Amino acid sequence: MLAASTQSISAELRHRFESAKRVLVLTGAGVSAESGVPTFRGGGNSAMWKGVPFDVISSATMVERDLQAVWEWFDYRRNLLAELQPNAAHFEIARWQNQFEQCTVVTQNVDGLHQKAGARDVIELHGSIWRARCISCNARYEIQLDKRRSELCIACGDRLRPDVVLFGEILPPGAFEVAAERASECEVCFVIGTSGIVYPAAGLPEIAKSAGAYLCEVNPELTPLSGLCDAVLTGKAGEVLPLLK
Ligand code: BV8
Repeated sequence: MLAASTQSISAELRHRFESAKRVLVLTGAGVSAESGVPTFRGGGNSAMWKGVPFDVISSATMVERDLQAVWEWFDYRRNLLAELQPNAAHFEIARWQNQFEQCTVVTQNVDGLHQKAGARDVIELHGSIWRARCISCNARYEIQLDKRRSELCIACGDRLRPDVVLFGEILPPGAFEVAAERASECEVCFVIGTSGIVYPAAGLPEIAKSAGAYLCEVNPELTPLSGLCDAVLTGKAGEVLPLLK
């Protein structure tokens, strides 16, 4: 596959991009890859943690079995993020929110880099690595790198866990519903940097498509969602998104 270039931006895509009023952007780990954040399935060292596959360590059963190990895994990833900055893709997507009448950013990522790039009202389908929540009363606590992470809930005294949606867990109440509604209203849906296999997130482009939206995927590789898309831009998000300017 040839890398996307200005030439591969079809007249149709450019027209759709320039005339859209409502846009939905679904991102996955690939949008943060050029910031240095390892992806889950495209290699990188986050696919395993101390010999445990990430979809095991990032699972609801692991919280019950070994909460300390789950904290170690997320503390490690959070510390990795400390030095990392948003890349051109995050900044372009944030800029789109000033370009379109409505541009909804929905992410599967927990890294907070969209917000760091200036994106507003980001829908974090899988929660945030920068928050902890009480396993009993659901009280939430911000986690800052320069402060020791609290272990126990101030409100009820029970243990805290990462405020992240793990495999086998339901998404934050309302997050998917709002995202699905915006997907059913958008004219253009961008699918950026996701392998498109984790549900229900990967169902959003399908909702947009069935509601008549024009779909554009941005990914160096083809995914199970590529066939659904009207345009597939093969390349790195940080290099491709600025070509749409
Ligand atoms: C749930 C935790 C109710 C946070 C994660 C149908 C409906 C509902 C659920 C299911 C279903 N079928 C199966 C399920 C269960 C499961 C699921 O989807 N399993 C899959 C694996 C089959 N879903 C759930 O458990 C969800 N819960 O629905 O609750 C329920 C429960 C059980 C059963 C039924 C219903 C919860 C899902 C959330 C799980 N938590 N992580 C964290 O640790 O970060 S998921 C994990 O995968 C991450 O959050 C990640 O965001 C997500 C998706 O991965 P991607 O973001 O796509 O990243 P990946 O590495 O895979 O791909 C990167 C892509 O980028 C690649 O394509 C690569 O080519 C590309 N790329 C690389 N570089 C670049 C690039 N692209 C652009 N530019 C670049 N430079």
